[in-house]
Amino acid sequence: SNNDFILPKDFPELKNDTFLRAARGEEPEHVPVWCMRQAGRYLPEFREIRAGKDFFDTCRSPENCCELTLQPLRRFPFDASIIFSDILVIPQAMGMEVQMLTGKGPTFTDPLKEPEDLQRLRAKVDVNKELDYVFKAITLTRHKIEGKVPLIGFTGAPWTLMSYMIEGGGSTTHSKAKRWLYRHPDSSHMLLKMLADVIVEYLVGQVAAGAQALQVFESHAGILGPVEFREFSLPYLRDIARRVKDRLKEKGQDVPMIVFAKDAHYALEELSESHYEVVSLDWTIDPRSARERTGEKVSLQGNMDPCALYAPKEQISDIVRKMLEGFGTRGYIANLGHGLYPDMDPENVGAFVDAVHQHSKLLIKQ
Ligand code: 1CP
Repeated sequence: SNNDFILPKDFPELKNDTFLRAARGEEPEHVPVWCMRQAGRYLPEFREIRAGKDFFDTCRSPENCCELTLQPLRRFPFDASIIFSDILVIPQAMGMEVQMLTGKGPTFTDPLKEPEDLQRLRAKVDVNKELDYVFKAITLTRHKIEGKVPLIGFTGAPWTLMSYMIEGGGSTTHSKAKRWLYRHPDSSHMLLKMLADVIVEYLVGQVAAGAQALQVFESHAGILGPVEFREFSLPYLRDIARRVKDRLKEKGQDVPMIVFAKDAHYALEELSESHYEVVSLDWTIDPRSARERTGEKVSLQGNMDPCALYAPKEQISDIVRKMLEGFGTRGYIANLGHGLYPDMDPENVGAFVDAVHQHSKLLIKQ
């Protein structure tokens, strides 16, 4: 099992716990900040490591994952890191073939078409065998970070993964996947349940391997309406958090969990009562109203429009100050409302991080 790889007790002591404290609802000495897709193509050193290599081969190399995770930390004083991997490693572990095609993104060789196709999926997934390479990457990275900042593990949520498995790749309408929800609701629930079962094992394994927090990406929440979200997404998000927490508790472990349901502003109240410590927000929600709607129940993460990084630095600083004033400095983790894009200027990412630290220190002193 991955527990034998290197024992957790050997990990270096954590020096910056601002992210973990904010996730637990505290007010650290500054507001912690990290960026979704902070390891990415906007960094020349990332493009250099990735050049000429297959994307999923890179994901299967613990050394490459470790290096790509550490790169942004060498440039910017981020308060957290996220392991380099992808959400589509789960469909692969369930027996589906996925390739990352340049210019096209993830592409499934043989997507699910009809309910009978569920029989093609592995009924029982041995997560410790199939996803062992992710666990090794986490353990190695947790050592190599040397306690600088916490390491976040992650997964795709069931609905988002289901939509990729049926669409076979990126989509604007997601009509093939949504067709299943309306035409094959029972098979949809069967698939979502299969995914949730694998995800629970996967997240527990990530913590055993050294992950200090977990983020669940429901990136395709926004293409569902409130009714479909309540039936096909929310119950699984809740089930995952509750089961992972129960399993960790048995082992005397407890890590904060973050839910990011992109564009699910209609479900903010429900998300804040879903057993996650942190709700991560996209930029379509106003910080103040997010606080009013969630009260003291959860910490919040987000939510600057990534495209604000195209603005001049002074304007970025202004936008950040207003965002901090809106969220407040307690139980708040600054981030973007979604991932960084490849054409973004690393300098402006640095300006974003510095602005969060500077403005929040001033606000906290008051
Ligand atoms: O060659 C490359 O480097 C391709 C770009 C890339 C990268 C850097 C892909 C392809 N995946 C990743 C890594 C990745 N994916 C991380 C790493 C760590 C970090 O954030 O720094 C994470 C957290 C993900 C998660 C992921 N993959 C999500 C959820 C987050 C989100 O963006 O909403 C999703 C939807 C994916 C699928 C995916 N992987 C890659 C692409 C281009 C896509 C989206 C395709 C599409 O739907 O159009």
